[in-house]
Amino acid sequence: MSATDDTIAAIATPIGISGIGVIRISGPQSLDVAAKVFRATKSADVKTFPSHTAHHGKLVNPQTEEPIDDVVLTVFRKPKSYTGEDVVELSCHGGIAVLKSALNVVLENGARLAEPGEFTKRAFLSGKIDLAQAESVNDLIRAKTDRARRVALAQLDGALSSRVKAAQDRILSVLAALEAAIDFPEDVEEPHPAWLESEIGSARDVVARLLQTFSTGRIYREGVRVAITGRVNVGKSSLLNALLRHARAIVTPIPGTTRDVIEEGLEIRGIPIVAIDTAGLRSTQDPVEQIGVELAERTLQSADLALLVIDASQGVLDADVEIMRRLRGKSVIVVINKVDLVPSGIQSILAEQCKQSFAKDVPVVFTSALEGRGIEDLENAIASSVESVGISDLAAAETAVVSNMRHQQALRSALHSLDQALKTLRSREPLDLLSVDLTAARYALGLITGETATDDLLERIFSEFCIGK
Ligand SMILES: Nc1nc2c(ncn2[C@@H]2O[C@H](COP(=O)(O)OP(=O)(O)OP(=O)(O)O)[C@@H](O)[C@H]2O)c(=O)[nH]1
Ligand SMILES: [Mg+2]
Repeated sequence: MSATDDTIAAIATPIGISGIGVIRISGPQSLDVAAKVFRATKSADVKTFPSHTAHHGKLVNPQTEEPIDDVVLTVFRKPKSYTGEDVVELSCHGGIAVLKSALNVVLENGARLAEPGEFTKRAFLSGKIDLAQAESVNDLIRAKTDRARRVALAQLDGALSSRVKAAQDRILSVLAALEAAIDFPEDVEEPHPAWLESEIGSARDVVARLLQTFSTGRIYREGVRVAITGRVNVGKSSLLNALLRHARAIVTPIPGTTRDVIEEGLEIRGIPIVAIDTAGLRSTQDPVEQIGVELAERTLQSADLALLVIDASQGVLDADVEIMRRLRGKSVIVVINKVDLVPSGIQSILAEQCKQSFAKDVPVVFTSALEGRGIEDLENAIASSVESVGISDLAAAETAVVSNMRHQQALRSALHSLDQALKTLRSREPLDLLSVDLTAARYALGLITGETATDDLLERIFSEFCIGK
């Protein structure tokens, strides 16, 4: 990505048909570009528009004065803008042809097309936000559940950054004291070991506490992946629809209906879930269904929890046992569906059959997706299964939650260096050794806030953004 002395532009809203579509322009020439292509209804000089004002007018092709769209232009002058630069936003009518023409005319008159994430990258480079906050913007846009949104927003507000900064400040004050003592041994006393221990220990505790939030944080961000699996026609898609409470997946009496993998986000008892419907597992000659079955098997491997669906009217078959065998090592809930087709006395027999065929302690739930029966029991079973794998205190850890694997790695490395520093201190080794560990810890934490991030790292992070953000 090039330096920030040029002016960038992009469509900031999804391409499609919508009420409005926004072209965002940022950089030193934003207002010059706008002046060329915008004709205010109340004739006025675009370059004198005050910051944070909106103006109605026409977007035109300046060569021909041909109007492109009726727009509202908003000005945000530096430094009080998203990027910290002069920003102009053109709110156009949201349509594919409109936005394409609008972007073209902006690009022909002094702006260049922005790269993915370049607006946010500029916000980072101009010091408006740090790297963790910049990353949270992407998390926020991609948040599928309310919890994920809340975690991302807290990170954008600086909840994570401020904890990291607190640890960094302690490390810095220790480093400064050590350096002074090393550089001026005559004038400056060596810092007291008790003070060193308390400062380094506090930094370590902050880092360790943040690390503990990661497994919860990942779930917050991505949701628990719950795959619905089983033979064909047992009611997997019907169960997905019942959990979602709307008809998302196609349901038919024809075995082999589902071929694609269908993922939908939902919340169960406050836990973000990604429910995944998959093709029924069977060997088949149909090439399309074959691909579906392969996809289903691959999806199962990445799932945190599997719902093995069984048809109550057929009981546990060898094919069901075979599918369970393939799920070995995974958390599984057995869902006996279509209970409306069997007398209620059969349930205990089916439960016993499950214990014998699968495992004594496997959770078993009875449902009728058709009649909406047992869905709450299934939700309870999902919630307790999720909690038993350690994703508890979802409500408690609301503020600073580490949800990003990159941050986790940096924190781990910082923790290691801080532990090393404490060891060095306790074994009364020379103080310059301590500096080495603390410098390493400081570097690792700087990767989170971005102070020590390399260009390569920045490029990798921002390339994951969409264009226009
Ligand atoms: N009686 C009864 N029928 C059900 C129930 N759940 C699903 N069905 C019916 O079973 C048939 C198959 O349902 P689906 O939800 O498509 O089953 P599936 O497991 O997704 O099937 P494939 O995608 O083909 O593997 C449909 O006719 C459903 O209406 C239930 O609880 N009771
Ligand atoms: Mg299906």
